[in-house]
Amino acid sequence: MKIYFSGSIRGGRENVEIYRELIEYLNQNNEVLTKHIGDKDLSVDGQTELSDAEIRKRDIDWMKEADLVIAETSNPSLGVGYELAYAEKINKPVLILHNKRTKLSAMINGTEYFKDINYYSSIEEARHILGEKVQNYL
Ligand code: 6K6
Repeated sequence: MKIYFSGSIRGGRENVEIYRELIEYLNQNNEVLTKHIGDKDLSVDGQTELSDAEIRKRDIDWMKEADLVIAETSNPSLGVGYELAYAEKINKPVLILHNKRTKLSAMINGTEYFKDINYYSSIEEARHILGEKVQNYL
């Protein structure tokens, strides 16, 4: 399965190690199109060859190509919120992972389209949730 993994970049990189581990796990049996989300060295200060418009276009094209969007929402991010709304707009299946320590935005939790919202408290639990659920989207 092709997976579009969504996680905070300019919203803050505190959870990058979680993104990295989840992407590595998912990539064992799937193709994660957005592996850079788990890259600790990804520069967030705008030092890229691509313009923001090119980044957006590339990401939207990847999302259209993906079978499933998986969003890690624990760290608030405008980009992740935008991607979730875009996934809803194009009817792309969405699985959300959210750490129990923080409360999920009402705009996401209150959207009927986002039925598969999963709360976790450890990386092992998050991996277990993915192991159980991702295959249901095949
Ligand atoms: C590095 C430095 C500046 O820009 C970069 C590369 N940026 C991005 N590359 C790829 N995807 C991006 C980039 N910035 C945002 N995104 C998309 O939005 C990702 O798919 C993330 O899921 C989401 C993160 O949004 P912000 O608002 O936290 O940046």
